[in-house]
Amino acid sequence: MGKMLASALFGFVVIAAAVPSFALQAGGVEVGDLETGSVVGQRFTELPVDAELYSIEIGNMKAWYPPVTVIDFKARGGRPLVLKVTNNSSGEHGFTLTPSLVGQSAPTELKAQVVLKPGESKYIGVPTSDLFYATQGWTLQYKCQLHPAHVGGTLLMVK
Ligand SMILES: [Cu+2]
Repeated sequence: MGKMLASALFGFVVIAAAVPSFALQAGGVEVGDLETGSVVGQRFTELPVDAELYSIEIGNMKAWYPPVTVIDFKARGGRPLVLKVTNNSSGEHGFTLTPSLVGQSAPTELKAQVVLKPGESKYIGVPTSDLFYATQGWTLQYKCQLHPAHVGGTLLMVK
């Protein structure tokens, strides 16, 4: 795989923890840490973060904040999309990013999923080719896969 080769060339190792969930993700989608993670051969440390999302608790309500995230592709060019997701609450929470049109046939299934401990941050890298190929519309949704009542949000791509 070109991605593995690129990783070897840059002299770092894909973390073992990412391997079990790899089959659930589209080819180029990566979840990792800032220091060690990469997407299509580009280290997270060398890429701007497009959006930061936080899992918060207000009283009994759990939510991913902000509820709407807008990414303007006219302004950002073709570099991979990078999201930073942080759990700012006291319990464990999940983050799942998928196209909004679930169930419609697409060439690839774009999916990124991670579980965050309290206070933990992870970086999610999505090649723009995956975004444009796997999403028929221009929205993706993010939610917590651990708690059905945990309010999610929408990522809107402006082209
Ligand atoms: Cu949750």
